[in-house]
Amino acid sequence: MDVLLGQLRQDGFSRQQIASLTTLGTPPLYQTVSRTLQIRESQLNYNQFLEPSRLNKAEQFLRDHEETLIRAEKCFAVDRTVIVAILLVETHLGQYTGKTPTLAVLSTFALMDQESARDTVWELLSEKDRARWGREAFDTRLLKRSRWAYAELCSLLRWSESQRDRPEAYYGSVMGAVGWAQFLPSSMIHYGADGNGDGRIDLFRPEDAIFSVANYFRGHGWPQAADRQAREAVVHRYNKSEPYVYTVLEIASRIQ
Ligand SMILES: [Ca+2]
Repeated sequence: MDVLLGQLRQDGFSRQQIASLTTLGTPPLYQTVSRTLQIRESQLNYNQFLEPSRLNKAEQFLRDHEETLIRAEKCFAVDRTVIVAILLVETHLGQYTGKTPTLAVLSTFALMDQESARDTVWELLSEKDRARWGREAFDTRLLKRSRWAYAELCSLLRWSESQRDRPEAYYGSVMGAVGWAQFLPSSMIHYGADGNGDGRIDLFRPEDAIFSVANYFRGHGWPQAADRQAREAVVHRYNKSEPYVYTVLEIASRIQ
């Protein structure tokens, strides 16, 4: 952890800004990191989102938040149905936003540039997973994740300061995604938007999540996306998974 703190100091963060990391209180989340490298027995079942009960909930949400969604459509030129589809698939409309401490998990991923930290995670993997990965590919993946996580960690520290929040107050997915729309800290900085006009951006508020998704989609070219292929490309930026893209656009076309 000392190496990481030194790097942050070198990159211009003050002692005060990184104090939250020195007093984190949780040991590095090696188990969590190792779980993200396990062989998945089954893929996420996207079909569940097309069941009538889910689509009914999405339609109820459209009605409940009609005023905010209309404003988002006007401000960002992004269809309300696609915004709701994203929130449905990401977190079941805010029901499951994740319980992993974001600061702790991003700093643990950032530590993976150190061989001793990778050794620890390697030992936590099952024999089967170790055989599947091979040490070299495992190291390559974690070194890449470390660079990615360090940048996201910096974004989280900057973001929480801008919002006058404590960085350790954020909880979300095992990959550091937060709130109804599962935004990474870098996306919060670039696309976070205030939908309820209270001067803060809270990704756990539906209004702010709606505006932030709309802002993200505008930023990635949704208003100019004229055909199916172009729209698919925008959704793909949100999550690089073909079933995900198909499901989001399918939900959007079925709800009204
Ligand atoms: Ca707000």
